[in-house]
Amino acid sequence: MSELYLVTDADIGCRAGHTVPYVVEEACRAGVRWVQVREKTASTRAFVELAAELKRITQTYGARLIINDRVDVALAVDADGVHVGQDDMPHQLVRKLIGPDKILGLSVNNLAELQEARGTAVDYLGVAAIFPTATKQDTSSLLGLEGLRELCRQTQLPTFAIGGINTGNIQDVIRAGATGAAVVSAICGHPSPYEGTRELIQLIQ
Ligand code: TZP
Ligand code: MG
Repeated sequence: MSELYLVTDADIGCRAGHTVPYVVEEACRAGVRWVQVREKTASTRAFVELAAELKRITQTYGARLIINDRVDVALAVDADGVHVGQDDMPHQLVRKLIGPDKILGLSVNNLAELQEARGTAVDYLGVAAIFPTATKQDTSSLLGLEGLRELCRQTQLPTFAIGGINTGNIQDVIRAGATGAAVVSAICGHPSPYEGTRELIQLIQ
């Protein structure tokens, strides 16, 4: 069964009049079991407080809580893992800091970055960006379904496709070989995060 992965964005949630904890709880209630908290503008204090609150929520539903970029925040709240990109702390150092038992996710944007991740202690790959998205400004060239298919063919690691995924294309990314799909706006920007999540899960079950 394919998996749905929620990545949070406070701005998009706020646009829909929702807080991040509300969106996360609704998505968990609807069946999401992967939640990544991604805070680009919050103070460290606010990030830790939010992460602690999300830890309580995700634990209640048996979902994993992954922290974007910040190893210190992940350790402080005993999150399930950390997700880093190519410009963040090198994943080998992240593994050293978080120990062998936490989950480590790495974003890859092309085959060269995939090669570099081979034989390392990364647990899953975020594969980005598949389609155009307004959520992240600095996405490098788009992979499209063909690029995603090629990348998935060349790795044994679980792959979560991200970037512009919605109800109209989520089945295509699974058919292209991704283990799961990660979304921001399809859930955070949905008038009902619960309904938005249900629709996406039903499409990939
Ligand atoms: N990384 C690559 S694309 C992206 C991230 C965090 C944003 C995806 O957002 P959306 O709204 O699901 O297109
Ligand atoms: Mg990052």
